[in-house]
Amino acid sequence: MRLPIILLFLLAVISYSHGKQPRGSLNIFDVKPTVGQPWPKPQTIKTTSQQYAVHPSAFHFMVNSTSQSCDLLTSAFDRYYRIIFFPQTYLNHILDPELAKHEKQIEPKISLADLQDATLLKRLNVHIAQPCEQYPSLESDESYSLTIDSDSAMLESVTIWGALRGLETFSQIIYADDNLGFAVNNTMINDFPRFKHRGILVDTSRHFISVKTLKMNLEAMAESKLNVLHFHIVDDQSFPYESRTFPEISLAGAYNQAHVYSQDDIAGLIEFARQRGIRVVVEFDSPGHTQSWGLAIDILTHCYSGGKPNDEFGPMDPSRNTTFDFLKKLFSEVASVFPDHYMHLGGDEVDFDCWRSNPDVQAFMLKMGFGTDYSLLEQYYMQNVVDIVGATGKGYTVWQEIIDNNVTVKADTVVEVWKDPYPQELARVTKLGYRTLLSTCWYLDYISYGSDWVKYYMCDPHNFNGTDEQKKLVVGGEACLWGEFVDATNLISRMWPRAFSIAERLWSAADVKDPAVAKPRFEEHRCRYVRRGIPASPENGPSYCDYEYN
Ligand code: CP6
Repeated sequence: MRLPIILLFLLAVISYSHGKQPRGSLNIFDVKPTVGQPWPKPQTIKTTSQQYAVHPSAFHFMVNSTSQSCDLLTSAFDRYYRIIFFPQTYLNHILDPELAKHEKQIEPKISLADLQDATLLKRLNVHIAQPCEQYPSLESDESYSLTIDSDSAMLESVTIWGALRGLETFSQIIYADDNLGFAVNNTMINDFPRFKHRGILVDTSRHFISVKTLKMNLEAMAESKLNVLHFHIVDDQSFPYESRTFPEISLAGAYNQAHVYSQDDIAGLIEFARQRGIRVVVEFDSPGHTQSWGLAIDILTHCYSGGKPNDEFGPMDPSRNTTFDFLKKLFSEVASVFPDHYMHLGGDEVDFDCWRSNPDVQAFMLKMGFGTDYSLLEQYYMQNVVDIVGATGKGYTVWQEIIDNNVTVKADTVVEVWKDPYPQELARVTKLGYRTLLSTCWYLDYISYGSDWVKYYMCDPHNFNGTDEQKKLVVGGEACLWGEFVDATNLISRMWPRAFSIAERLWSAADVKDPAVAKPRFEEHRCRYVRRGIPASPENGPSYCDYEYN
């Protein structure tokens, strides 16, 4: 007779310890933390209350015997084993292997012997249908399914990239449990991204960002399933790219020689990104934003006042063939250094004043029949650049100005929209048949008092009037963290957790859009980053994590 009452009591205790309330009865926290819920939210996820214990000495990743394997998969197994069982030392291990040699292994709180009565999850079998590709691409299939319903779980995907996404999800649904140590619930997930291009722009020209910080940021991207690093490597202020063909540019154009990415640094970054299924799309922005390029090589327009050169320089000089000879050599090098099919060619914010002032440019305008319409000169320049890069076999991304100024570009060009009003621009660009990316509403360098993530979360790249065909041309978007006020001291904490919003908007279903519903999961994900050694900042006011950053 008493049994049901005791059972009820037990149930209440279990469910209480599960949905742990924040300390105290004061209602100052309006978020209840969740446990084991992934970010971004999978397309479909079904769970039951059945729990499995997961223990570091009784769990293995396995490649299914009929499946393909490769170095990408086995190294991901090593990483995710650490992320799941030793999150607090994981990042050090990755970023600073020397330091990691002296690291103390944290003893699991619960020993295997304590788990005698528990149901253990003993392995995750991974089955990948296709042979591993070397590099991810815009066309990669990142879908996967994850089934946890016996002591042997199953992760299935078409490609290695889908398997990497599935491993991340698997690591997130495992949670710390007072009785079981680590636990996971019976779960069925079917998942795939809503958009194929989910990017982050990092600007390394306004401030140099160390390779270590860039790697930490790539790791943070992988943990939210973001898959493109838009590497805005050079700009007016500095040229930190060590060119094999033109080493003199970074010798003159970098802030100093410690603030340069060597060819080895770049190769290391590309490999680190590849391991995580992240593409590196490099941007060499021109004809504007190129002041630092011109310090060593005479390619910029000489500006005139009062009939003489005034020692100032403008955009690239399209009136001289030497400009394009230079670009041919530089871009053919860059095309071989960065394996991604796409290169970002910039083309934004070209100031015509210096062009207007220069007599040689004026003469060239006459010769070409451009009259006084300098946007025709801009078109001429970009057309040449696009042909030069097209000849290397690469595709290209450009800022929206190129299309606004009627430059004809290859059909597979991706146009990045960064200006308001973005719905009109998305409609315009897709009506012309171009693929497009949205970044207007995701300028993370703007900071306000309070939570910025909510407005980022509300922005949707399908928020424009257009046909289904037009909507299909939207390949994704990018969070832009321009570098004027960002260096290695604050890049990570400004990017994270604010970029979570973009990650979920671009991965999850369109109807996953209520910030109030997302908030507890957002908080859990923020604490997950902190636990894994990434200093993501507190975005939602007063709160705490079970493990704080140190
Ligand atoms: N640098 C480059 C920038 C910006 C752009 N291109 C920029 C412009 C306006 C704002 C933020 C950034 N700093 N090369 C425009 C794409 Cl608000």
